[in-house]
Parts: sequence; structure tokens; C-alpha cells
Amino acid sequence: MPTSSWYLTVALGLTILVNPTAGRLHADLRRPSPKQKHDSRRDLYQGLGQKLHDRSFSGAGSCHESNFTKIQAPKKNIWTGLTDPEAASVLSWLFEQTDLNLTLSKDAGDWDNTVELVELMQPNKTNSLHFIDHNGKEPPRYAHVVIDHRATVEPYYADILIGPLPIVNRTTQWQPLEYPYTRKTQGRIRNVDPDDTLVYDTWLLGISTSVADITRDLWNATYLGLDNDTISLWGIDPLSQENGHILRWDQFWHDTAGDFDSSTLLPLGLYVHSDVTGRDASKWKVLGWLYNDIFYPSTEDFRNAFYSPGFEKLGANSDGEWAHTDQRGKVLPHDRSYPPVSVAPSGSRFGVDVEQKYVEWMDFTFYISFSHDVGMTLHDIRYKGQRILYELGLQEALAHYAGNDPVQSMTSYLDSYYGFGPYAFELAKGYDCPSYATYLNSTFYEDETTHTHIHSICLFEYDADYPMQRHSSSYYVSVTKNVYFTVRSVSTVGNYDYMFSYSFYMDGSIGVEVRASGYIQSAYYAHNEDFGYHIHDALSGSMHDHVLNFKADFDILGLNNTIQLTKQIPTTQKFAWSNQTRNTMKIEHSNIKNEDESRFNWAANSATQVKVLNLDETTPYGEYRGYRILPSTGTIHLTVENSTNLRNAAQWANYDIQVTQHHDTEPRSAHPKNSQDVEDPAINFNKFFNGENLTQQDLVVWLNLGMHHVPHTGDLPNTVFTTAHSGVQFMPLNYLLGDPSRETVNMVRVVYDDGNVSAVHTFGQHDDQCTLDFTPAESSLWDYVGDVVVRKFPYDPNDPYFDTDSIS
Ligand SMILES: *[C@@H]1O[C@H](CO)[C@@H](O)[C@H](O)[C@H]1NC(C)=O
Ligand SMILES: *[C@@H]1O[C@H](CO)[C@@H](O)[C@H](O)[C@H]1NC(C)=O
Ligand SMILES: *[C@@H]1O[C@H](CO)[C@@H](O)[C@H](O)[C@H]1NC(C)=O
Ligand SMILES: *[C@@H]1O[C@H](CO)[C@@H](O)[C@H](O)[C@H]1NC(C)=O
Ligand SMILES: *[C@@H]1O[C@H](CO)[C@@H](O)[C@H](O)[C@H]1NC(C)=O
Ligand SMILES: *[C@@H]1O[C@H](CO)[C@@H](O)[C@H](O)[C@H]1NC(C)=O
Ligand SMILES: *[C@@H]1O[C@H](CO)[C@@H](O)[C@H](O)[C@H]1NC(C)=O
Ligand SMILES: *[C@@H]1O[C@H](CO)[C@@H](O)[C@H](O)[C@H]1NC(C)=O
Ligand SMILES: *[C@@H]1O[C@H](CO)[C@@H](O)[C@H](O)[C@H]1NC(C)=O
Ligand SMILES: *[C@@H]1O[C@H](CO)[C@@H](O)[C@H](O)[C@H]1NC(C)=O
Ligand SMILES: *[C@@H]1O[C@H](CO)[C@@H](O)[C@H](O)[C@H]1NC(C)=O
Ligand SMILES: *[C@@H]1O[C@H](CO)[C@@H](O)[C@H](O)[C@H]1NC(C)=O
Ligand SMILES: [Cu+2]
Repeated sequence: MPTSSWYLTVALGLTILVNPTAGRLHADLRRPSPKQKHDSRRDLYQGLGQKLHDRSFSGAGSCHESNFTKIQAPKKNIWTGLTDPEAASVLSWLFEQTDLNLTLSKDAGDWDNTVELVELMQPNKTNSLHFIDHNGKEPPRYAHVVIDHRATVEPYYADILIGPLPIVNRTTQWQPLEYPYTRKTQGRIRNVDPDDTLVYDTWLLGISTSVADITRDLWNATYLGLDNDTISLWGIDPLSQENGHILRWDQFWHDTAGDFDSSTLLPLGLYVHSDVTGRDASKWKVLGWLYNDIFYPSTEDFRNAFYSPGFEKLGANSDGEWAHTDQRGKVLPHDRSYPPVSVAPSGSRFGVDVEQKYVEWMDFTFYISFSHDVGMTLHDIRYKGQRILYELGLQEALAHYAGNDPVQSMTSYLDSYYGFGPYAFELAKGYDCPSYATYLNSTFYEDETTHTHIHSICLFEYDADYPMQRHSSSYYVSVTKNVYFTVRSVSTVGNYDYMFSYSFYMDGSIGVEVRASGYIQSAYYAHNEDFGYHIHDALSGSMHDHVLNFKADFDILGLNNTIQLTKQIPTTQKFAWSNQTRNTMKIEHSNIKNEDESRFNWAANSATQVKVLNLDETTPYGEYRGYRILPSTGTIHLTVENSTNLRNAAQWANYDIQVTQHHDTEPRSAHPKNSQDVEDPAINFNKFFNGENLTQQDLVVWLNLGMHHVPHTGDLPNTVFTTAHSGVQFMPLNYLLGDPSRETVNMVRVVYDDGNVSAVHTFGQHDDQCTLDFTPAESSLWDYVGDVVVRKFPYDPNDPYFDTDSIS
């Protein structure tokens, strides 16, 4: 752990890059300019920019990394979670309801009812706008509770609502939560996989024990439930639902042999099929085996074939350095020296209300919420005081695999089932985000406790490695720094790490990006060259599509918005000034009128601009004001048509862009339990499209990010964020009368003549000099922690941390 510090003298102002290995860096960057009259801020659009707050950020005059400025949110954050006492009161009330017949999670077995989730029900937009825009009263608060009903032969999940809060013992009642779902079933969704972990384990152990002689022969390994087992048996999740049957396909995998999470790289190519319909395990059946692309309808058939002459035994995938992420190979030139790092010499240049999770950076403001299913969501995103987006956040992430083997072919993870909230762990300072970033905690509910993931959301400014503007001429050069602001969280759902970044720019644009890293789920390489590359001994980089759906509820200068498409098209026409026809191009505008035409893809050759406009708001030149949506780093929709795995569970995945009229009854494009009933899921996104008017209406744009992932040797040991990324941008289009980034002082104009500089305009940037104490970030990683668990039932408000022994 490095302990030394570097001191450097810098001019106050921005986040700057320093190279600590360069030792002391004396930075006398700016010559005083003759006159600095150019720093008056003015709004580019009359009447647009009511300032929300007087910005008096700390940091001026001092030179040290410091915390954000503490500010007070203009309104309460009505989207953030329940308070500790609220959650505790809901739980204690729930356990008093005899009709729910609940058992504490820690005491519960497979045949008990448990509380799976207690969370704030996000308020309806209609009610919220009343509060945030019209000084109306705060929307009523309800708790959304999910009960896992397993004390029955037909297990199901029940979404229920409890409220309004606070709980009043005599009058509070629970009601089924039904209105956000397209399928009306009293909030009930069947549970095809009722968490009978022990029962399933016993079942799989029985199977693997029955072929222990074969696994020993093939791999010198057995799965017998002993400490020295070196293989395991697992497969598709959730289980397959066919004609009323619940079916498993499982494969043998080598266990990791080292300290790394490499098991998804170690498939062994022997698959077993079983029917596990119903909760009576004595009725379950093995339906067959698959090895080397040959199907054997029974264990006996497989055994007979295995011991017959000529049976072909295939190779194995085994753990090793190739599957481990630590440094290996020769150290590259200069690589042991400290690489450049970014520091914030004036401290953080933004304001945060930590309690309300409200953030203010330059002319942007927004609220943050965090939920079990989808992790971080941003709310009421405003620019220059005007809302741009009511809500921006992840809805669901799909990883749809394919292959000639049943485990790959039948795998389509819908990750909100596991939740992005529980897997958003602490960020590694100096690696996931700059060390000077502001870190916020996130909390989520599990087993009558609230878990806190410390420092799992980060906020930071960064100076891009390219300026946002420049121009040089024979007599001056003008250049503007590209300083942007990012809010980020990372969720590791199983083998994969998704990094979500929302970025805000000086030109008024907003970026949404997702990156993927972690271990791929690989396949055994046997006769499957059509479904992936051969990447190691007997390993296929199993092809799959990642599709991540985002909700972007735009409100451009009010609720009434219209989607206009502006197409660039080739044309042949004559003009007044010539009798010759000319082959050239022009633009053509069209509006999306209704939901019958509102599902589409990015045009080939990027020929079509997609814009959210307010047709009642024009510039003085008569152009509609709005924001454009554009892909920034490649986006996709699902390759598979009418997926056999998904049926109706992810109909949002089929197009790049889909637009609907906003309804309080359609807050989400997916339900986390859609995988439990793929034919008739709780939310079938197709049902959102019923021809409704989209002209000057409250619109929601549903956007897909993602990538077609065909892992290659470069995905070993881990997929890398550099290329596994996807993003969209929202940019002001005819929204203001000019580029708002002219307001920043972090620009320079150097005036010269014949090679002689006559003026350096720095527009009132700090010219102070100071010494920065830079301590490498690694030291703080010794403080890295996991969950902090607060028990809510039984609840003791005076001793909220008594359960700290369960810090994991
Ligand atoms: C920021 O605040 C935290 C606690 O409020 C404190 O521990 C930390 O030292 C502060 N960091 C800086 C750089 O001021
Ligand atoms: C409801 O009433 C019961 C019995 O009077 C009491 O023990 C409990 O604390 C009350 N619950 C709440 C949430 O007020
Ligand atoms: C309540 O749940 C228990 C298991 O926790 C079960 O044995 C019992 O039958 C259930 N009672 C009712 C009325 O469903
Ligand atoms: C089989 O596995 C055992 C236990 O892991 C090991 O001691 C032995 O060397 C292995 N045999 C072969 C042939 O690899
Ligand atoms: C695994 O452990 C069991 C029980 O302790 C023992 O009988 C067996 O020999 C061990 N197998 C190997 C390969 O070490
Ligand atoms: C995060 O949680 C830790 C531990 O509970 C607490 O000390 C810290 O103040 C929290 N930070 C924020 C920003 O809420
Ligand atoms: C939005 O349009 C509706 C009619 O569809 C109209 O009643 C309402 O006044 C409009 N709102 C604004 C802010 O213009
Ligand atoms: C086009 O042709 C007509 C007829 O020859 C001629 O009168 C006219 O001037 C021409 N126009 C131009 C722009 O050349
Ligand atoms: C999707 O596939 C199923 C099963 O083959 C079929 O019944 C259904 O009609 C298909 N739907 C569409 C829209 O093609
Ligand atoms: C939210 O909107 C739905 C659909 O209009 C309605 O059923 C529900 O009662 C509303 N909830 C509240 C708290 O107003
Ligand atoms: C759609 O709504 C707009 C705004 O309210 C209205 O002007 C237009 O007539 C409506 N279109 C149809 C087809 O009803
Ligand atoms: C630029 O500076 C040089 C060297 O001092 C001088 O000779 C030259 O005249 C200057 N040119 C102008 C345009 O001032
Ligand atoms: Cu992938």
C-alpha cells in the first residue's frame, strides 16, 4: 500500500490531470490577461433560466480535494426508499396479519410464506407532478410488498400494496397491487422455482451420484456432496415451462481450483434433462442425457453407450491461470510507474443533499432513487430550471444465449429477477471512479433487514481527454475544456458486471452508457461452431445478445411533446438558377402520430434524427424546440425473433426505440417475475401499444442499449469495458439560441500576431497558486466493506445496528 504523497502546485480551477511520477510539477499555467470582462453569465434564452439556487460553492481560495457543497433539495425526494421506521412499521404490521400466514425468513423452510420485498411504491406521475410542479400536497406513500407464498402446492408471488403510510393499526389494509400490470391476476404470479434449494440440490446430487463412476472416468472427479468434490451440476435458470411441465437441463462444470470466480469458464459437456413438475420430488424424473451432441433417453442408455467399445470421450476444461484475472506476463515498459490520475484541486464543484439524494451540477439538477429490481434511477432531471426528463432509468437487462446444447439454448437471463439493487457493491475508489468522487450509499430490503451498500453510487466531474470546442485562425486560437459530470453505479449480477453511467455536459447534453465486464458464461465446445468461437481447450465463447431497456420519460418544456423524425434523403431536382437537374440531398420531417407507428430502429447510415419536440414552443425563427436522441456507442435490439425462451416476457427487446403515451398504469416495461410465466407474463410490453395518439402528449421513450456478444479469446479471463459498451445521448436541438457551453469560464483565447502573443483571455478562472497534497487512492481500499445489515423486524430503533455480525 503506497504511503507517500506527491505535492504539486497548480492553478485553482478545474479537475486536472497530474502525473505523480513526474514528481513535483510546477504549473504556472496562465498568464494574467489584460482584461477579463468576458465572464458575465447570461441566459441564452429569455425567460428560460430561473436559477434555482445561488451558487456559492466552497473551494475558492483553498486548494484541497474537498467534499461537495451541502445543499437543500427544493422538494422532498418522493422517489427514494422508505424510512427505517416506515419499513419497520410495515413489517410489524405484516406479521400481525394472520391471513398472510408469514414466517420470518431466517426460520422459514420451503413450505413457509415469507416477505420477499418491502419497498416504497413509486408514486404516480400525476400525483408527483401535482407536488413537484404545482405546490400540491406530497403524494400518498404506499409500501410495495412482495410475499413469496410457498405454504401451498401451487406456490406464487403476490404483489401487494400497504398504505397510505403511516400505518394506522385499525384502518390500514393491504390490497393486491394490480394496476401497473397488463395481466390482471390480483397481483399473483406463479413461482416456477420455489426456492427449494435443498430439494433441488438433493435431486441433482442423486443424479450425479448415479453416474459417479462415469464422472470419475471422464474427469477424475465426482459430485457427491463432499468437501472434496471438484465438479458441480447446474443449468438453466429460471426453469423451462412447457405444456404445464417444469423442466430442468443441467450440465456438469468443474469447480474453480483457485481464488477466482472462474466456474462459468469450466463447462464439461455432459448434460442431464429432468422433469421437476410439482413439489413432490418423488415424482420427478430423469428424461435423458446429452454428450457429444448425442441424446440418450435414459441413464441406462447413456451408461450402456459409455461402456461400449468406441465411445468417444471428450476433453475437459480445467481451471488455471488463463482463467484468473491477476497480473501475469512480462511487465510492460514503464508500467510500474504511476500512471496519470485526475485530481480536483478546488474540491468538488457540485452540490448534494445527501439525505434527499438531490444533486446540482452547473445548470443541471436531479434526484436519485435506488430500488431492489433496477438499482439507480434519476428523477426530475432539469436543465436551466426546466425539466428535460421526469424519469430516466434501467427497466430490465436481458442476456439471451444460443447454442447447440440445451443449457445455452434455453438460457435467457432477465436480470431484474435477481435485482440490480442487491448487487450494487461498494465502488473501488480510484478504479471504478476517481478517488475524489463523492460516494453515496444505497440500501435495499432483504429478509426483514435493510442492507446498505456503502459508497455504491459515485458522483464526479471529469475533464475529458479532448476539448469540447476549439478554433484557430491566423490571429487567435480559442479552446474550451470538456468538463462533464457523471453519476455511476455498478451491479454484478452473477458472472457479469454492468456499469451504468449517466453523464451531463456543458452543452446541455446527457449521456446514458452501460459497460459490461466480468466472466462470460461459456459453452462446451462440441459441434457448435455456428454459435461461437473456439476460445480454449474445449471452450466455446457462447454467443449471446445483451439488451438493456431504459425508460426515458421526456417532458420538454411541459408535458405535451411529439416525436419528429428528420430524414436525410437523396434527391434529384432543379433549382431556379439552372435548367440542369442535380443529384443532391435534402431533409424531410415527419411526426410519429400514434402508437401504431412508434416502434422502430435506428436508420441505416444514421440517416434519421429522432427528436422529442414541443410543437407549442418555437424559437424566434419558428423552429420547434426539443432534444434529439442519438446512439453514441452502438446499440442493438434482440436478434432472436419470437424467442422460444422468452415468448411474451421481453417484448421490449425487439426494437431500438419505442414510444408510448404516458400512463400511471404503465410505469415499467417489465416485471421482475416475467420469467416465471413467459407465455402470459405480468407485464407484456406489446400491450402498451394500442394506437394511442402521440401528437402533443405526455410521451415515454423506451430505449434499448446493448451488444451482440460473441466472446473471443480477448474475453479471457474477463470481458473488458473498453469494447463491451453501449450508449445513447440526448442533446438540445434548437432548444436554446446558441451553445450554452459558452457560459463556462474554463476556456482560453490566445491572441497572437506574427507569432507574438498579445493577449491570453482566461475569463476569470482562478489564477491562485497552491500546493496540493496528493495521496494515492489505494490506501483507502483497506476500508472496503460489503453489506451493512439493519434488522427491521423485530426492530429496535435505538439499536439499529445490532445485527452487524451479519456484515458480509
Ligand atoms: C468528506 O466528508 C466525510 C464525512 O462527512 C469525511 O470523513 C471526509 O474526510 C471528507 N472528505 C474531504 C476530502 O473533505
Ligand atoms: C398495532 O397494534 C398492536 C397491538 O395493539 C401493537 O403491538 C403494534 O405495535 C401496533 N402496530 C403498529 C404498526 O402500530
Ligand atoms: C400457514 O403456513 C404454515 C407453514 O408456515 C402451514 O403449515 C399452514 O398450513 C399455513 N396455514 C394456512 C391456513 O395456510
Ligand atoms: C485424481 O484426483 C485425485 C484427487 O484430486 C488426485 O490425487 C489424482 O492425482 C488424480 N489422478 C489423476 C490421474 O489425475
Ligand atoms: C473425498 O473425501 C471422502 C470422505 O472424506 C474420502 O473418502 C475420499 O477418498 C476423498 N476423495 C478424494 C479424491 O480425495
Ligand atoms: C454511508 O454509510 C456509512 C455507514 O453507515 C455512513 O457512515 C456514511 O455517513 C454514509 N454516507 C452517506 C453519504 O450517507
Ligand atoms: C396539453 O395538451 C392538452 C390537450 O391534449 C391540453 O389540454 C393542455 O392544456 C396542454 N398542456 C399544455 C401545458 O399546453
Ligand atoms: C433555362 O432555359 C430557358 C429556355 O432556354 C432560358 O430562357 C432560361 O434562361 C434558362 N434558365 C437558366 C437559369 O439558365
Ligand atoms: C411465436 O411462436 C409461437 C410458437 O411457435 C407461435 O405460436 C406464435 O404464433 C409465434 N408468434 C408470432 C408473432 O410469430
Ligand atoms: C395511481 O394510478 C393508478 C392508475 O390510474 C390508480 O389505480 C392508483 O390508485 C393511483 N395511485 C394513487 C396512490 O393515486
Ligand atoms: C392527438 O392529440 C392532439 C393534441 O391533443 C390533437 O390536436 C389531435 O387532434 C389528436 N389526434 C387525433 C387523431 O385524435
Ligand atoms: C514579434 O516579435 C519579434 C521579436 O520580438 C519582433 O521582431 C517583431 O517585430 C514582432 N512582431 C510584431 C507584429 O509585433
Ligand atoms: Cu456478454
